[in-house]
Amino acid sequence: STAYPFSELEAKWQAFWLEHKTFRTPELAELDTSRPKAYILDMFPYPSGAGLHVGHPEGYTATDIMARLRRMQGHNVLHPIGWDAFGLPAEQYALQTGTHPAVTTERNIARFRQQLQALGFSYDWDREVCTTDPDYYRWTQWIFLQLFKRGLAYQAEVPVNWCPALGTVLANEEVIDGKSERGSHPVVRLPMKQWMLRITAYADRLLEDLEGLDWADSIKDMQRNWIGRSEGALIRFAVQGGPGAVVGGDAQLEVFTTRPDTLFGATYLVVAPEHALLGALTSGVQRAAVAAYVKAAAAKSELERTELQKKKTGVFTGSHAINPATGEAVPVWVADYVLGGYGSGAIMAVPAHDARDYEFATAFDLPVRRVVAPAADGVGRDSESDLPFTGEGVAVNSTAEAAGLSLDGLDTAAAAARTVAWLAQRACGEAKVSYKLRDWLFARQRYWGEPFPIVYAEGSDEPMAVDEGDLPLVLPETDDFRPSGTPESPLANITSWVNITDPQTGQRLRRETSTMPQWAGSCWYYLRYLQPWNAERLVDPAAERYWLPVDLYVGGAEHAVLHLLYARFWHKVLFDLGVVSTREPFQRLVSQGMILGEVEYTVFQDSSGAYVDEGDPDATPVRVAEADVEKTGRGHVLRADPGVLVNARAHKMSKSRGNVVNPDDVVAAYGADSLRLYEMFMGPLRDTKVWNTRSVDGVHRFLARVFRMCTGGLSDDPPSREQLRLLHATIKRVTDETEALRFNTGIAAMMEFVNGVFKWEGTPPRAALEPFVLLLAPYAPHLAEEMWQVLGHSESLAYESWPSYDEALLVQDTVNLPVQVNGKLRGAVEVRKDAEQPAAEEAARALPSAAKFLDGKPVRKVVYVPGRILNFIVGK
Ligand code: ANZ
Repeated sequence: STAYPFSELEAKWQAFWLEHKTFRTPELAELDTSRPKAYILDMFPYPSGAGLHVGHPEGYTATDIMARLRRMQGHNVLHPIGWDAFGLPAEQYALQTGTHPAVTTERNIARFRQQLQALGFSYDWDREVCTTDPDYYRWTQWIFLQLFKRGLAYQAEVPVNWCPALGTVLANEEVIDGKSERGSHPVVRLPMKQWMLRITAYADRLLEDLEGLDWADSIKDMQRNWIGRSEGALIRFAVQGGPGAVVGGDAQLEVFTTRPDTLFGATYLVVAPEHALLGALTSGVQRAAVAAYVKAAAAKSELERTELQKKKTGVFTGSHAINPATGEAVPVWVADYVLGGYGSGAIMAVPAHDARDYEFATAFDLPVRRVVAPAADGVGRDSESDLPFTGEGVAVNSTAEAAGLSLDGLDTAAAAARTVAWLAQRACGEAKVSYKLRDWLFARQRYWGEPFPIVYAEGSDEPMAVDEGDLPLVLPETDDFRPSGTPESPLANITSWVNITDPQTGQRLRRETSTMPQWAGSCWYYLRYLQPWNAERLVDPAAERYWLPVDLYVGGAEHAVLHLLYARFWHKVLFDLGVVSTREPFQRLVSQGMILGEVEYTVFQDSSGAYVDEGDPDATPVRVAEADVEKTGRGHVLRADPGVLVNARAHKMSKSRGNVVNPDDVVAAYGADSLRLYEMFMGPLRDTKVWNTRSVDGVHRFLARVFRMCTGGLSDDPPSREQLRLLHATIKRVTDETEALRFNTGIAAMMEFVNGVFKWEGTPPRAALEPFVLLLAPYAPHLAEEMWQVLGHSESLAYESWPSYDEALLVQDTVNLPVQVNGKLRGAVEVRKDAEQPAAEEAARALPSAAKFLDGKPVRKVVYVPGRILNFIVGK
């Protein structure tokens, strides 16, 4: 039978680990700090009502393997877990059911905790943190106060999504195509004073410090693109108002450009529809057209506005601007491909060298003037055939003698530098760095979040910090967490909480009623794990110096930008405050790939039931079972009707698709070790993978074989040389592959070992299996602990030394020696690498496929190259 008693032994070891606190990390004072440390961190889960999904155990198994490996290698390991529990879903659930978010959250956490423990993760459960716990968010509020006191938190008018029908403000994810997700009511954008965090002040450091991090380049690039640093210049153009424009005589229009070297090619200017000067620039005759244009632009998203290939739209304002180099008056247009929120919200358009400007100029018949030639073409060529030319090259047509500026012949960088210096001299411009990164909108009009420790004096809008000594400012208990009916947070309903009297001064005060976004608590949780019980400070400095940075952080790629950027930002602020000693929180980051649902097989039929192409207008998809499908060279086909092609596709797991795999079911049917092993065996950690329950059965059978291998009787004989070779080769492979996070190939090596053992003659020696059980322990810890006991040990193996291997034993000392007769290959024999000729010859003569050609013939000569070839030269 392939069965092994997984439920029983898994429950036994889970209880053992909890009872003995096997994975408790001692306080710093009790640690032998001469050992290396490993801080191995998971992205903590949001405890949703649905429980764990199979994506959680993917990353959590990977980090658990590393934590267990490092313990066995003698590291001090910190491997904690907690809950990111503020946020929208709990609040939405509360609105639907009337259950308080605190109740839902507690229930969900209890379920998650139980599920994680049932998977055997080696967390230190004494260090659990929860973002909704006042002892935790006290420090979230404390960090906010430090930001506020340093001018890094400020208030600004920012639009919120106000839904009059629902009487609430909605989060962006609750708004779909301008309608509320619930009920599909119209949503309007309403300006409201809101909290912002000045992350832009840290843009350069967030960019520079990426260099030293051991993160995938793709994720670093996503962060770089998000920050979007561009070096260029601001250039000021004098404005010449058209008839009826009310722009002042000394008015200037400032543009941001990354290509100041193309100044001579600027044949028109464009301002964004949001530009502050647009109204003043607009001439009388153009006023109606411009107003209509601005209104239409407001309805489009940024993406729609800036996409290439989109038909360019715009309207002439009626005014002109003077190019400071040429003195030429160029028209000023308004167009929505220029964004109000970037650079200065206005551009100099250089159609010869910018693709969007080129499209625009072509559409509106504006002049195109080449001012850069490809360097290889030499100077002075002026063909229009290859425009727009957006690369770097050599400046042409760029001399204004009167102005004392000539760029001709200079390469792009030199021309840009010359232009900026010339502009600066005349106070017409200067070098400027722009960022795509915007300050962080840090307020939500919601109940279930951290309250801001901010009050206002009666009749004043001036925010004042709550005393640090009065933290935590506890979220008020209420059953009335419904929307307030105004664009304010539901907290505004709780007037006894909002309106207070300062006990010292008797002053009447009003509390801030918005709450912090869900990102807040996850910005710094990795610090709280170091001492979650510390009531005096956010983190103990000595503990921080020892444990940080995090050595391995694993989580979903969906957090590659925002969470990681926000956490890095707060960490740098804490660094500046002297709260942490490290510039970066997460030294090594790995993003796990998504797990898709089982492959779905579909054929297409028309109304008469005949099989048709997917593209047929009459095609209806019909699901077919995997068993009815066959894979061929042409793709998947129906087994019963191989002429019919079957569409095979995996989809993201979703409730609506009905393809969600529940880890609880897998654990019940196959055990936690099987689930862990399967998720690691599916493929490389970073790759997207497709779920397949039949393959879970495969790894389950492997574990059952391990169980039988260890329980089927062992000998105390020393292992043979060949047995040792297999063992040591396995130790080396599993060690190397695990270190490199190539868990799938580490598992393959263990499978090969077990296959090898089952081919051994006689009872396997105990000394060859013991190290193997240790190798298996990080991957399938329950079974490994049990087998360790079967092998005669009475202690947990969690802190046993990781097996080492002997290089000398790895060398394979036999070879497959090719045997020829008269130069023709007749087979091969296994001999020692350094076998003497007589021994090799004897083995070769015994080879039946060679012997029949030697039979009865005189051997004239034997050519033998040890390890390479043995050739019999025979006569007729
Ligand atoms: C003249 C020019 C000539 C430009 C040329 C490019 C090529 P990044 O790299 O994204 O920073 N730009 C500036 N502000 C803009 C805004 N608010 N909305 C849309 N486009 C804007 O790109 C900066 C370039 O994008 C700037 O350099 C400007 O066009 C445009 F051969 O100025 B350039």
